[in-house]
Amino acid sequence: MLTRIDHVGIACVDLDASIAFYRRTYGFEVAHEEVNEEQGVREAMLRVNGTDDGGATYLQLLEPTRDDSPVAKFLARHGEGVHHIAFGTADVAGAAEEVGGRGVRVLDPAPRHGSMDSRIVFLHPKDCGGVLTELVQAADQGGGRG
Ligand code: CMX
Ligand code: CO
Repeated sequence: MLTRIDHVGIACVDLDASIAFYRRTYGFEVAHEEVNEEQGVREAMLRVNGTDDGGATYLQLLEPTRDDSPVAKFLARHGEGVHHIAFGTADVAGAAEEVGGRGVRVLDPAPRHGSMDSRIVFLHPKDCGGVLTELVQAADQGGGRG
């Protein structure tokens, strides 16, 4: 059902400064940048490695675009740091239904737009051992991508 780690989401106050840190420290480069107004983020995807299902694994750097957004609230409470983990799947709606059937609250009734035309669904951190968890179907894996 879940085949890989798609990305780790990291909350930051200054996207450009965080991109510069990852470039100079590890040599990671930006594969994609976009603003997602629905999620309230300006974000950069740094590609770390390819995966054996043809997908890839990224770091997702997230800077809030508005004060009432999830990332802004997280930064106010915790400061910068790991915000969520995202698992890749070929069928995000099916995976959400399966996980939801096991008693985990699915926060999105239908998949939303995610980075690079992916389709995404979030699971409540309180039902996932304190880890905000995202399920991702990449654009080239049978649907839009999130
Ligand atoms: N990881 C772990 N726990 C988290 C969390 C996170 N990222 N964000 C909030 N929480 C915890 C808080 O610590 C708090 O716990 P306590 O009650 O024990 O103190 C509880 O959840 C409620 O926190 P809150 O600040 O009041 O936040 P809300 O309930 O308003 O929202 C959540 C929490 C998860 C429902 C909301 O952040 C959400 O819907 N997130 C999904 C969307 C998202 O994060 N988008 C940005 C990323 C976009 C992308 O990846 O593309
Ligand atoms: Co994400």
